[in-house]
Amino acid sequence: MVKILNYINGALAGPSQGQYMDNFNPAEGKVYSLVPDSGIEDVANAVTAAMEAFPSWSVLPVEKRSRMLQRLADLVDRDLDKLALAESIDTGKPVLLARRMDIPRAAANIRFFATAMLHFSSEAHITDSAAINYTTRTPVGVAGCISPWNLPLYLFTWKIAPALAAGCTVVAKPSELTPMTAFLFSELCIEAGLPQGVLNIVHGAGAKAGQAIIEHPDISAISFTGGTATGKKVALTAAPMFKKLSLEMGGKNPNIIFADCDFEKAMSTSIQSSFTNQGEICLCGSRILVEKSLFEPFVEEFVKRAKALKIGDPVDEETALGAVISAAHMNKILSYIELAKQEKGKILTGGKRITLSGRCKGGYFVEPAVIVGLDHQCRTNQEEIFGPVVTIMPFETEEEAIHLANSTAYGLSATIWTENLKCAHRVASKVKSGIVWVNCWLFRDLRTPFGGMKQSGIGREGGWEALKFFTEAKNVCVKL
Ligand code: TXE
Repeated sequence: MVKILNYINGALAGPSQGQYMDNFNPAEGKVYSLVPDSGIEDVANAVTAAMEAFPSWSVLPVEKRSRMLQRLADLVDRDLDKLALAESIDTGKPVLLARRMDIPRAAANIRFFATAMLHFSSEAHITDSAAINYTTRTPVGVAGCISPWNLPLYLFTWKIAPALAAGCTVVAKPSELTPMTAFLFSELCIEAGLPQGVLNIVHGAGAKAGQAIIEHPDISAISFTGGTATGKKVALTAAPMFKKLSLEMGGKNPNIIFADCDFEKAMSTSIQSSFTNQGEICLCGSRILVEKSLFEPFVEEFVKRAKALKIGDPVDEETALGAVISAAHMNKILSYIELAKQEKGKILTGGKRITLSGRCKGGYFVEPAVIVGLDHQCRTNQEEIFGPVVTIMPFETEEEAIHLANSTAYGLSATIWTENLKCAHRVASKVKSGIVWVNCWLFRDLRTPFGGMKQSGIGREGGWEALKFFTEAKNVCVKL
């Protein structure tokens, strides 16, 4: 039984109280490793290490920080297969998905910010002939980075890379449900020769180790990704302490399909945006809005393709859907299927737990579900399910599509399918989402601002946004 260790001050160590939690393999429904149940003392040790490392790391020439991060990215590339398999075992996702998306993107995150930092400039303002103003952007200090279970190494590196590139030192906590790849990453940090204390990884429960990170007075900035409910708790602790705060939270994203769309592209991509990663991506289009004249043929073809998706052993390269993250999350998803029935929805396919044979017979597998006939204001259409479940609703006019799209408390992403680009630009300007894709989904340029509005988040990640978040701006005005 692998015992995962914390990475504090450049060394791997068990939790100070010696307590561990079970870590499950969702495809088998069995405990396969142990994760530290770290507490305040472990977090305090990590913050002390980060504080001690900050003076030298923050003044290290950017070129040297960049080279260190690029060495880490190269090691992630080198261990692609090992990390992808570990990610698949830890999350239940198909290994092919981890190999094609999660791990390559983790390396890309690190490489992107390692190079972006070389070009991160600030500005100067000349005030007539009276004064020159120059702005400095210096690293905030020790940053707290808290990441979720759905894209573990992908979202972990999406936070720590800009923080480290900007010259911050970091205390990071991955989700206790998916600690493995962060643990393997800490071994790569040791191999790469990352100076001790620059990055510290404390494993543990959100309400214990996570809360200890949020409330530690020497952590100046918090970057969080996870559920909206948890984001509220994080903000309640961090805001009164005047910490910089970045919250990436839930979504209930509209996927708007006009009758003049490229049907095959819209159809094939909508299957992806509905069920990739078992629907456990905050950017999934879980509410599909289809123009009335296209509704019947779309639903018929979509159901056919959803049924054809192979649900199976995540290590099988034919598998399209693996296991969802936990028994609790599986039961949450199944409870929403029951709710949809109570709300007069019609389940056209899926929505049941399926029991596979062989090693996966105890795994947490849910058939992709397609639901029609629901009102847009019902709970099934308002609350984030975060599983392989979509609802499909018709609309008659562009205005109605926009109204339906904006009818939830969330505002993370939206997708629009139309060949009429005037319509696309009009609708894009009116949907209340931080991210809008037109005739594509999850097409990512890491320079773009990433994040949501309303209850989907505060702040933006990506590009200069991330580097500005992890730095403090100061304006110096010199009288001429
Ligand atoms: O998130 P949690 P989980 C959403 C989605 C999903 C929900 C739950 O709605 O259903 O989050 O996923 C730590 N103080 N998204 O369980 O519980 C926790 O240990 C400090 C959307 O991953 O919010 C974990 O490391 N930290 C999201 C992290 O917060 C705390 C992607 C997230 O945990 C804490 C994933 C506390 N009090 C899930 N409580 C997106 N927008 O990408 C928990 N944590």
